[in-house]
Amino acid sequence: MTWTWDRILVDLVGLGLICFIVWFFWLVRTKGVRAAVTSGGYQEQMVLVKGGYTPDVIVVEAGKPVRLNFVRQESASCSEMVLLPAFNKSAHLPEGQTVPVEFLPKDRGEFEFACQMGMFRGKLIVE
Ligand SMILES: [Cu+2]
Repeated sequence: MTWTWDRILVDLVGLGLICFIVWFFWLVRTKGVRAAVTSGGYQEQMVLVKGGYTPDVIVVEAGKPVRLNFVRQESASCSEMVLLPAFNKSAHLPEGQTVPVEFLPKDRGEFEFACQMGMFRGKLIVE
């Protein structure tokens, strides 16, 4: 293989792009999605359940009620339950239905939610 300047340039641009994508998605994943406050005063977030939770990091404020609307779009039994042990909540998620899970986060911190086997995991960041 012969190296020419335009080939090296293409490689560098490609490498830069990969670095940017990794950095971008890493940053988005770390920051998470902030739940929107709806008219009822709830901090609401839709969570898609399909091969995992999307989004899997949700940011909320302490002291305000939260409503997570889980929508399961798969039939794998793995995800039929979602557990939020920190808030003593769990819910059965029938396929294709929107299941609201409501709770009041009192303390700041990071709290996990997961399927009953702990294979799918998500995180709630309370600020
Ligand atoms: Cu599971």
